[in-house]
Amino acid sequence: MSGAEATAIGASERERQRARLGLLSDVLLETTRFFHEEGFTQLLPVMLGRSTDPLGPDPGSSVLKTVEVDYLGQRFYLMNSMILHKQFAVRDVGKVWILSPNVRLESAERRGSGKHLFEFTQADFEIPRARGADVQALVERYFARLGSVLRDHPAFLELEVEPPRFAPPWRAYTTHELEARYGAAWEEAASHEADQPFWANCHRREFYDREDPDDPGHYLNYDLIYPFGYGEALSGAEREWDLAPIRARLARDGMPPAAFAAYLERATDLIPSAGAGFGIERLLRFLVRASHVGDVQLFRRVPGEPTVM
Ligand code: ASN
Repeated sequence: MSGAEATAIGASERERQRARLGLLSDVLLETTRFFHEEGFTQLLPVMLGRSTDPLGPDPGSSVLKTVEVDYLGQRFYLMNSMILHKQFAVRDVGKVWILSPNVRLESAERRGSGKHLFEFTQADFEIPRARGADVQALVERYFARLGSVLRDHPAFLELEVEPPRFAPPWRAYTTHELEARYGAAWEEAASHEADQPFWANCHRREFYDREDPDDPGHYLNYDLIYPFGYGEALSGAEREWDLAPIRARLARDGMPPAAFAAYLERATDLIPSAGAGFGIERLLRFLVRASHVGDVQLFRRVPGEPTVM
């Protein structure tokens, strides 16, 4: 390839990146408008917490470690997610949302998954005294509106992709149904077959997702899965707010008590709530049909891939 050809390819890729980032900017604006109009208070993110999301137990997780920072005699963790902080925020403030930067040190095997980053941003929200159905309805309103607002965005023309056609309400399955039909790797298989997002409910995972009191062993949580093979979009749950089951679940999961001491000390008067979080980069990847979520980042953070800046 001649130098001139390489430059031409470089220039057009730069234009495509500008188009993606122009779309991102409008997605952020619409997301902010949506939460504002729905009565949420936007909070600024916390990046170092005395406790953070354990991201497990999850047999599928490949996070190598949570980053610890010792500072002036206190131990902090870089945020895996703001879920634990959200529980206090929803108690004190009401409906809250945050554009929250998360660091998750995924193993190098995740490089080719197309959807993993070691640093990303999620739109994370929580609603006092809500049920899962309220959250799912809100999320469907959000996507329907985003789809209609962005329909004529020039980025789609420039990138030569069809604008999304979100047509909720979406189908809901339990993970048990999905596993029976597609096996353990149901997410990818079911996502490939779908042409609309769908809900996958009931996952056995972190202690803060509420176990169904009427059906022990079942969980009041949900993921939204994008169609066409793009996989997980969002995860959320009704929350465990009672300290006794929280303690029991932490012990059952073998979580180190010291890492949750700050949380447990203050978790004595949590309130029922439900919420969710969706990755902004994954949303953008889906909208522009990028093959890798790193393609929508100006500064790529792909596990196992050399990082330039
Ligand atoms: N944001 C998610 C939630 O609200 C938690 C996570 O990112 N792990 O449940």
